[in-house]
Amino acid sequence: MRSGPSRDIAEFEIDDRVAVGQNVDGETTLRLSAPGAELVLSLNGGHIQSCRIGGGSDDLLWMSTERPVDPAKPRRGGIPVCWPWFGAHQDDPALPSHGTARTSAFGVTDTGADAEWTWAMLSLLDRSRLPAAYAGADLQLHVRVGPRLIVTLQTTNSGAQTIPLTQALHTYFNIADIADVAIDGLAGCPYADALDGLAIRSHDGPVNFAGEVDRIYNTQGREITLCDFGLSRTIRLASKGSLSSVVWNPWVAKSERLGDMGPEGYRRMVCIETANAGADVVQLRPGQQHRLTADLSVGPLSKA
Ligand code: TA6
Repeated sequence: MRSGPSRDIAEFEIDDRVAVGQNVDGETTLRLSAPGAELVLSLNGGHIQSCRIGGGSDDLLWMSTERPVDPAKPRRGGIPVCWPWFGAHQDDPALPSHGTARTSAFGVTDTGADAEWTWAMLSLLDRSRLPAAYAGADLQLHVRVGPRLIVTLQTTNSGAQTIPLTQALHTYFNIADIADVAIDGLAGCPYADALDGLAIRSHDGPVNFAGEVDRIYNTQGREITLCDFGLSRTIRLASKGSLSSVVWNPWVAKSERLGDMGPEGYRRMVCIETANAGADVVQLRPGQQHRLTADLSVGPLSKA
């Protein structure tokens, strides 16, 4: 276990369990390894960029092969941290979409490993672009990898004003083909349709894809299952501290507008985001703490 302030990130390395490296974009990374599992995260944005669990050979996460068109955005994919607001800022559209954390420097505060798990704790270092309303907001990112992947965003309000917090772990799941997946657990759950002025709708049965989908479901902590028939696996997504889940695939036209999805990239990814988004605003009072947790596991396709 390594903890406490450290000048040199190498002090957080642990044998074959925690290693410092660099990614293709020249960012400093931490590689966490555990029996049957491995994860890579970038200190730029606390951005988890790759993860394998359950002894599987297929990455849990999709990452674009292209650099972002807008250098102010992270390379698309993995688990971007959307904080301290989700989507466009409600008062100032000039502020970065999905907040400032995903393009801000994080520092390592602790690492550790036991027989099954390896973990790292990071804190947001660069708070320079946060608007005044968020002056008291501190952010820690806890990542645990082993039999499952457990990611937690912990927000502490150390200021004197209530902070209106929306947030997401904007997870891009790696899939074989968007036309050959089903998302279970959302039947009957009301959602705001971002493609139709946030009209409130619901549906029966699983979510399948035949075009762009961009929905904020009022899930209230329901478990969600992604069935990937092409990769013959089921990904279970449990959550804590999350009132909403966002399901998104850009399909063809939006992918072309985004410009950083790579050829047919939209076919290989689907976002299921553990969030407090849309109307689900957390009013964090002075001294309060909020934790948003995504708990991911992988298994064989459940028999239909
Ligand atoms: O989470 C879905 C969403 O809000 C979509 O509307 C789309 O904008 C996506 O996030 C990606 O946003 P980004 O700013 O990363 O390009």
